[in-house]
Amino acid sequence: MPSITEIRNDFPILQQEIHGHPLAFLDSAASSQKPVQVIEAMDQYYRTTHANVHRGVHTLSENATAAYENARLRLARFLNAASPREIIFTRNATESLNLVAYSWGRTNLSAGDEVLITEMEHHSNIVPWQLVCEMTGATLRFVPITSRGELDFEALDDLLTERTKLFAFTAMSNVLGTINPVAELVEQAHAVGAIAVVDGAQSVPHLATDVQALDADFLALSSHKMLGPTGVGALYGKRALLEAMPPFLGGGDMIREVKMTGSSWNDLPYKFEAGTPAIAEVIGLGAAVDYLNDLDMDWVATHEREITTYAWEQIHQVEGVRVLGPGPDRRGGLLAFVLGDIHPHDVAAVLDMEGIAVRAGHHCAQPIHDHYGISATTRASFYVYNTKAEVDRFVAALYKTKEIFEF
Ligand code: C6P
Repeated sequence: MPSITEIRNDFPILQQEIHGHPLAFLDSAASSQKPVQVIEAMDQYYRTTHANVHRGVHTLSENATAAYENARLRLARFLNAASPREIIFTRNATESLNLVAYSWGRTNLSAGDEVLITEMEHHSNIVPWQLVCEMTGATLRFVPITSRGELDFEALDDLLTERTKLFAFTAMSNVLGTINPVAELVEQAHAVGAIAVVDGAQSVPHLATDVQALDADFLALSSHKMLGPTGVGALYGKRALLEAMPPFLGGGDMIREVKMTGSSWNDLPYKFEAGTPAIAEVIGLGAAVDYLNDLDMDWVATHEREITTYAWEQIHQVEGVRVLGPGPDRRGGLLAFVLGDIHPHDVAAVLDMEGIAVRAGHHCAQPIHDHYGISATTRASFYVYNTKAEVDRFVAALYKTKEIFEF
């Protein structure tokens, strides 16, 4: 295993100072930083290989296509998908969830059906279902959460019925940090004949993911949260479901034949990849997958658990702090909290002056903030490059914030 110093040296952006302090980047849940291996893979692609994919017979186009498809293969292996055909490249997790809502939802839902989601979802796993329920007449239901910030499994038992056609839930909450028991939830959905859609945006970067073991029907992810570039994400979908679904977007590459009277569709995964894709970004994502594999996802999870447990202990020394969600044994690498009545934006602004980047706001998850009767939190989130020394600086900056605001 490389040391944490060696890992940090792979991330050029971390080598800078912000307001005279070394940057402590504690905002990876919003978007992670990129190792030089990812930056160089994209740079190299543009310098030596760029051409459109699946379209040319010339050498560059063939090389670009091979590199693009090779990244799909690596991502398929990373998720243990049965076939690379089950990996659809999208723009981000949001687009992946919309793809399922529009393509599967509009075809399979109607009045009397129910879509079940949870109170701890990101807007990307709420709004597409609201839209598709409006379009189809289906009813949207929410699984509530307990006082510990976990899904209320008793309520879930009552809410999952033969009317439920689809159950969509996050594998890890971006506010509470809660890690949900994905395999169990999928099994419960299947028991009533519903399909299970997993929002893996926060879990895939941090925990080893085996879509076959989970038996998930669909799983959405974003490259930019897992050391890869922005502009690309993926949808894993079981082949039989994807085969039966109509296209989401129409255009080049997704067709087999176009006549003035109508069109027929390309094979998977191309049926769902209309237009020129984000080729360099997909190649960057492939390099990010290699980087995570080299680190080893078990190491990633262990490292984050250590940092998160330490941060949990330290932050609870600060009087007036209230962290949302369960203890460190049940959560991923993030802490969203309030500090007395100091506005989270003020907390984040003081931390920024100390060179510490955290996110403040509702984190695109307003219903869960409503649940707690608050409009915003400050959130520190951790990844492979974070250290306990950064946690110490973060906690010291919270004391400083209290001093400034005389709280
Ligand atoms: N959450 C955060 O700061 P996109 O924007 O499509 O890459 O990811 C959407 C998304 C979906 N599900 C969950 C659980 C998420 O956390 C996110 C993105 C970021 O928490 C940006 S709002």
